Amino acid sequence: MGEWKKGGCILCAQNCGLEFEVKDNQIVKIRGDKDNPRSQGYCCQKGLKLAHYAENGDRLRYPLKKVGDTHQRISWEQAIREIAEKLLFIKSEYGPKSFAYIGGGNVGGQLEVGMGLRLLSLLGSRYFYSSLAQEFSNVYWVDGRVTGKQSLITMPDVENADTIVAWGWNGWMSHQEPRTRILLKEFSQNPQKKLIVIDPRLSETAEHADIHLALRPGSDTMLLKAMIRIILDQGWENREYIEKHINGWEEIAPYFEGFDSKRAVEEVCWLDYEQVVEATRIIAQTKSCIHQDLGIYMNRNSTLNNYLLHILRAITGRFAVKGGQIISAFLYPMGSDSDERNPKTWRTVKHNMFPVMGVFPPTLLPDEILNDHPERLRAIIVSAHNPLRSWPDTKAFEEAFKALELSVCIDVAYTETARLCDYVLPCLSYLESYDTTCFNYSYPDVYFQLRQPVLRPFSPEAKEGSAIMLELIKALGFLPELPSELYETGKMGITYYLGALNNYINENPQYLKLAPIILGETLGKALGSVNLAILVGLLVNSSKTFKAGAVAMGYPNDLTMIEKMYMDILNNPQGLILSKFPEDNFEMLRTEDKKLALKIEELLGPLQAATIEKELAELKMPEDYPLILHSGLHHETVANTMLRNPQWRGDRRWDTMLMNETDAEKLGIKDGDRVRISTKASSADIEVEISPYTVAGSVYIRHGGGLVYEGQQYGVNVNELVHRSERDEMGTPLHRRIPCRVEKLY
Ligand SMILES: Nc1nc2c(c(=O)[nH]1)N[C@H]1C(S)=C(S)[C@@H](COP(=O)(O)OP(=O)(O)OC[C@H]3O[C@@H](n4cnc5c(=O)[nH]c(N)nc54)[C@H](O)[C@@H]3O)O[C@H]1N2
Ligand SMILES: Nc1nc2c(c(=O)[nH]1)N[C@H]1C(S)=C(S)[C@@H](COP(=O)(O)OP(=O)(O)OC[C@H]3O[C@@H](n4cnc5c(=O)[nH]c(N)nc54)[C@H](O)[C@@H]3O)O[C@H]1N2
Ligand code: SF4
Ligand SMILES: [Mo]
Repeated sequence: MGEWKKGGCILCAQNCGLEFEVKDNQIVKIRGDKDNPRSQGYCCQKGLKLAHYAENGDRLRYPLKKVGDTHQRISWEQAIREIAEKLLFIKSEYGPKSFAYIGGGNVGGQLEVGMGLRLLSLLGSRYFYSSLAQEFSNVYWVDGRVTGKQSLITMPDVENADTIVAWGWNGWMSHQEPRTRILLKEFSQNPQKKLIVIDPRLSETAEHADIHLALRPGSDTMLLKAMIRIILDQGWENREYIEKHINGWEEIAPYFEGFDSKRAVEEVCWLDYEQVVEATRIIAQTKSCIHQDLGIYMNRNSTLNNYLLHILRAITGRFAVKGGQIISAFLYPMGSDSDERNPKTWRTVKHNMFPVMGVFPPTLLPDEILNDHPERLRAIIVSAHNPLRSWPDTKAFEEAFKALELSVCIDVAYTETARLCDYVLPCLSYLESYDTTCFNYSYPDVYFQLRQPVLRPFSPEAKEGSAIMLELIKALGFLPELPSELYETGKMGITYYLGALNNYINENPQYLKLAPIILGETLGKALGSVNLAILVGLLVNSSKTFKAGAVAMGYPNDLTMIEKMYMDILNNPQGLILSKFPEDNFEMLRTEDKKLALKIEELLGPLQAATIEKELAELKMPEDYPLILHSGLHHETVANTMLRNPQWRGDRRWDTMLMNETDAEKLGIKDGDRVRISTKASSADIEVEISPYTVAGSVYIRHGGGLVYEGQQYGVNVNELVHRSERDEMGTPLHRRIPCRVEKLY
């Protein structure tokens, strides 16, 4: 028998609480943790496979440096010194715009980002890239306009809803809500509750639906406009709510005048009008919430569709109310508000692109490196990301990484990205370190789990990602010599330490900006973890609302609150509630009058232009690429690129392309045949799986394939098939609509 330890899953943003049985520093068993207040014992089969993450043939053991075509082992001292020297050289030769930091995309842990962003800003750069900006930019941008701040995350309150609309979301496979399968089953079985699925194909979620609107792929704008028109025609809008909580509706309403909802539904969306009216009625007249996901985010018209979704919610009174779309409470915001209307907001050198939530879009990165502008990107530190498999246009990324003057990869594994980098630095895995994520959205309670190490380090040389960043900051000479008192007081307790840090900053106000780094260095040493020191920093910097809620829950209303909360966090490894935000969710709004700002000037043009004629023309597929490639199903045999050993999937089929029987028949293809799929970017040979979970006209390749494990590639890397130009105005890749052609191989 081993020892049972509490921790959590790091394979999707649900971060379910898990218990690990550990023997001789190896995971022998995993089960859902019933004590976790959020997941309550729930976990899926992926979480049970985490031993493959902890230990596998690709784990990194020590720092590596590229010499010629191979990587050679070097010491930490050499790695940090050489990287720092190169960074300083590049900065002096080409200026701060040469640097980018890629971090914080992985759904396992984010404490490192605190230090990564400091390093970037000390170098003088703001070029922060992350996977966040290849799925959420459109929605965060719209959220920012409607709520007054991009960093206010809005999300469906499924727990308190009577109707869930799964719009381009396949929760049965991807989760994305706490205890998703239990939730979906309950909605499909309880006659008082309704599950409406809006998805072109029969998804595994649609199998449980009360109503499945299998719309024509990409026709969501027309369906949304039609639903809003139907609501207005039927008088189903919530006038009292509109009057009280919305600004700008009178100016938007005319944009829906005269819209032929019946024609749009039938001719464009290929749906039954009566069924759409019934679904619309349920959305308008029950406690409904809408969970939209990648089917909307990574698809055409994403910004406009996210806007229309908010209009739909707002006029039916389902925004900022229980069981509707709510603005999440938080200990720390997920990102910074980056309003591109402010001329000080940085843009990229080549594409003149702005960030959303402080993050620049990955699709542009190759072009921002491969150009001859004197201030082009020349040095990149990438952590907790695998752009060579996760981001579109692998060939362009290969070329771009090779063109860099300095590339550093911080990872637990020898990934496809690591293979290309000048330096590869091994970090502790999320099962060997303290970490947390900011995805556990809730309201009004602030739920929080600090995952504690359940395993000893795989390699004695591995370090926390944040500690590596700190080493670099020190080697670059950004940290002054610090008094021994700051190192000593940390050992005497957090309150004592914070007093000493306060005194030090008061006496040396020039170092105020360095406070988080000083904290990481000195308290980090005392606590034996930079991540723990960053957590203390987050508690200190939490908002007034957060602190007031904590006081209402019984925490002391002074500096000792931090130590008390910190100890509670450590003593509750299963997760806990830290604070309670005000019941009234409208209080979260950052618009001046605390109303929803529904009129988005920049989107009025696109809203007007989205006509039936225009959509009919644009939805036609080109003759040379008549099919739609859904590049990247988040299927149960995928865990982004986190599980590298292909054995984790057992004998399930995963490396196939799903195809509809009708298309297969037309092309003379049988299940198991090999085909060539070609796109604008490239072509690949793959085995066909005829599947009921498809719609004619679309083919589907799972996300996360093509990993090179122990030197051998397994499966097709779908990102080779996506050209970086297949993106929208926010730089979001159109992974749900890549034009393609399929030919049988003989
Ligand atoms: N098992 C597993 N779960 C995961 C992950 C994983 O790798 N594996 N990754 C996690 C991550 S990072 C994310 S972001 C989530 C993603 O979670 P999801 O967004 O649920 O994942 P997808 O598989 O992209 O599902 C999108 C759905 O949109 C539908 N769709 C396609 N085109 C259209 C369209 O034109 N209109 C509409 N309305 N729908 C359309 C598709 O048919 C599909 O069912 O999954 C998370 N969970
Ligand atoms: N074509 C296509 N591409 C897609 C998608 C799609 O649908 N279609 N989905 C996209 C989506 S939604 C997402 S979110 C991205 C996800 O893609 P990424 O952002 O790349 O994230 P992951 O694949 O989860 O993990 C990235 C890296 O983190 C490393 N890692 C694991 N543990 C640690 C750790 O403790 N510290 C550090 N520093 N690194 C660690 C892993 O080894 C891995 O190399 O993929 C995207 N890519
Ligand atoms: S993969 Fe997601 S749903 Fe499954 S156990 Fe992990 S966190 Fe939970
Ligand atoms: Mo994602």
